[in-house]
Amino acid sequence: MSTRTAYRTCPLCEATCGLELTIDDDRITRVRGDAEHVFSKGFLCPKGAAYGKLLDDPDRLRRPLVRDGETWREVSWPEAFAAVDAGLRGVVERHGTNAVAAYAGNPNVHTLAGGLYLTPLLRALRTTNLYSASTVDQMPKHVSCGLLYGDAYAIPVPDLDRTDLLVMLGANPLESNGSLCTAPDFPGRLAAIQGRGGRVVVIDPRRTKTAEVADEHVPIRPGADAFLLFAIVHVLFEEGLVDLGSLAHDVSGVEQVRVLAGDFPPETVAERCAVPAERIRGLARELAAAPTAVVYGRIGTCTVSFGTLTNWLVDVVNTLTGNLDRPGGAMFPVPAHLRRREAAPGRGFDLGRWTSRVRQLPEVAGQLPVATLQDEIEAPGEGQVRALVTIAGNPVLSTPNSDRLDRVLDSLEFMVSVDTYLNETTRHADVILPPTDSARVGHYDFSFLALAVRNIAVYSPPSLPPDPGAMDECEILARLTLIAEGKGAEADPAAHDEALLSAALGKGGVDRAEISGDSPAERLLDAALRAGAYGLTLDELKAAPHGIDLGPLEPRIPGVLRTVSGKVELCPAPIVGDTERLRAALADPAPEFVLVGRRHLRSNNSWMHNVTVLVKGKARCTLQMHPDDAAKLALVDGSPARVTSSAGEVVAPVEITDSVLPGVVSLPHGWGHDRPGTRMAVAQEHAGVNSNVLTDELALDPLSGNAVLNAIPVTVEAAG
Ligand SMILES: Nc1nc2c(c(=O)[nH]1)N[C@H]1C(S)=C(S)[C@@H](COP(=O)(O)OP(=O)(O)OC[C@H]3O[C@@H](n4cnc5c(=O)[nH]c(N)nc54)[C@H](O)[C@@H]3O)O[C@H]1N2
Ligand SMILES: Nc1nc2c(c(=O)[nH]1)N[C@H]1C(S)=C(S)[C@@H](COP(=O)(O)OP(=O)(O)OC[C@H]3O[C@@H](n4cnc5c(=O)[nH]c(N)nc54)[C@H](O)[C@@H]3O)O[C@H]1N2
Ligand code: SF4
Ligand SMILES: [Mo]
Repeated sequence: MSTRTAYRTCPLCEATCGLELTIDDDRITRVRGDAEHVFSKGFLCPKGAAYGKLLDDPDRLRRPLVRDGETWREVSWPEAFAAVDAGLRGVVERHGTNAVAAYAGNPNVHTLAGGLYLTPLLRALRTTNLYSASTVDQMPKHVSCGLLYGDAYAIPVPDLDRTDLLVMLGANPLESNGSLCTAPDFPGRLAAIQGRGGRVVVIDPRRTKTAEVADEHVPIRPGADAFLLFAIVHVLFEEGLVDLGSLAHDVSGVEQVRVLAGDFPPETVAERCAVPAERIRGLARELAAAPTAVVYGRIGTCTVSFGTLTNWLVDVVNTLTGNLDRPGGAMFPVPAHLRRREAAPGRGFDLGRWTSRVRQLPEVAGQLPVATLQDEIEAPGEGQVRALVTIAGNPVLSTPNSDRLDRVLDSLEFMVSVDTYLNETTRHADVILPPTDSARVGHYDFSFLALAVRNIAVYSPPSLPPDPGAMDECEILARLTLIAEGKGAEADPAAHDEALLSAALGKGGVDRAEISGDSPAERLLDAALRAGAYGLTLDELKAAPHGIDLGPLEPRIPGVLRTVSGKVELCPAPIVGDTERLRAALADPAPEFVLVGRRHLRSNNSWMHNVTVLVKGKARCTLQMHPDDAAKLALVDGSPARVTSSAGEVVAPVEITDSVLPGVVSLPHGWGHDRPGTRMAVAQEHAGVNSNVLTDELALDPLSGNAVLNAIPVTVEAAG
């Protein structure tokens, strides 16, 4: 037996920890945290520890499948691509390119293929029917940053390692390990804030693990964060606490924000938030007085009715307290694959360049809200979606009113899924194209190194040799691109690789003769690194398996801005328009119960429930409920409760806990593995229920098209 050690980045969440893999005869037999990693310094969570088991999952697909009626046939790659070519070509010939829709799921932000080959594929499809997990996730942040900074991808992250006061809303990094804030060992970084005399405040309707380690937990009524933050802004102005610091000449619209905030004094919103007015005033004073402070919001601020307003307000508070773009505040990273930009006039950020066919919903960042995908498939007429391409997504569990999506997928003329499992979504496909194991390909975090709390660079080459019958996801996407371009199933992907490399070299001004790399993806990465901010090379990254530390974050305004005015536009017109809706919502009656989600450290959205070590133990898909509410409904721990919303109903076992506010119930998402026709034996035994049966596809944050997945009005009663 041969034993060796390899180092690679964990691809399972945004923390991007360094893993130390023990490999026996080309199998991963042990996973530890890489103690020498420049960023994660040995940190590891249970999912990372199970990485080898995940790769060994016997249910995981390794060869393409083609549907034969109700059964599946394992086929060769050429046969699979021929079936895709025939299927897509037929739909385009009969109905045009817009009849093909694509949905890109979350793991795309964790793969080289997603970073390098996805956009070209989506372009080649020449369809406006593009959807992704972004509109059930962070789209409000993109829109608010697009409006504020002129670039939807210029997202400031909390400078965790230097801040004196961290105020977190709707984030639970002790379970999620952080999001839109890449910070391996989030727990350690929070402890370090406290260790240096700083404070951590958590605003969440649930007393989460993060709230438990924080200095203070402020329980809030779900969906009320925009009110709370507006009231903080109100106090900053009222009490003369606004101080833009070094950004005084780089920000416009401050006076207009003051006027808007006039309608939201703490005393007006306190009841709505269930937070005392004095506490809101206190938060404003503390944020203004701290040497450095930062507000950070995540899922609980995005997947709500006022998602864009809330995310805008997070950055407004950071700006008004002088904490935008300064150490210890909210800062813009510079990843090694991008250039450090110089100040230049921008074109700003446009919303609604086109609209969806059925509900006339505005386009955002080149895509349509996934909440309307089912309408586009179901409603007949010119432009109806007749074919679907899914890439690393499970929308049948992850998007609102997903039972309806589940039903309409069967009406498609053709569907192809690039996915590692035969699951709730891919069971509707005609062809499934499974990419090879992630440990057999390279890894570089295009997305997360641009959201990291330190500038670092790290590349992981393949840790395991190729599986001869399997295919790299880059090649799968390249071949799909060639098919979409009409070049056929047998076209040579080398031509596509070459076109991408030429474009990258041209844009970066890099000499082709210098480029190195063992695969097309490596050569593309080398081109990006050479043109990037630090002039690094792939070979330098390969020589540093524990990563290269490029230092703490640095101020980037005005260079990072791409607004028309060249300033931070603090009070954009679309935001002003939406504050009207917020004002009106102050008078909304409170529903008896509202539903919120939650995450668990051993889970990852919908797709890691087929690994025994990650699902064993107490059932996790429970309806959490406050003891007072349970008593009123005569529910005891473990008894079934029926939860009903405008969209549907589920029955889930009750878990009585005083960690949720009275009137709030919580159910995690990504469960409901009891559908027939999937191939996930372990997940089926731990099926749980799908919380997205309850979320309503009609409820959206209007500016971003993001689905409302939190603060859902529901009724609850004993079942059976
Ligand atoms: N109610 C509710 N709903 C939610 C959320 C919530 O908080 N509450 N959260 C939302 C969020 S934040 C997100 S990001 C979405 C996620 O929504 P999706 O991206 O649609 O769902 P995932 O569960 O991440 O599914 C990932 C899919 O990719 C496959 N996969 C895994 N690895 C790979 C790979 O390397 N390549 C390929 N091609 N496929 C792979 C898996 O088998 C699975 O089918 O869910 C959203 N839905
Ligand atoms: N273990 C694990 N890690 C993950 C994932 C996973 O599924 N499991 N998913 C990954 C993905 S795709 C993402 S996007 C990130 C998400 O990362 P986080 O945003 O940290 O995710 P959550 O743990 O869902 O935390 C959201 C919190 O918002 C609270 N909340 C709900 N509604 C409201 C509200 O109206 N106001 C406030 N203030 N709070 C509210 C919930 O109670 C919950 O504690 O996690 C990533 N990491
Ligand atoms: S925290 Fe995230 S990146 Fe780190 S080991 Fe766990 S799943 Fe992997
Ligand atoms: Mo997400």
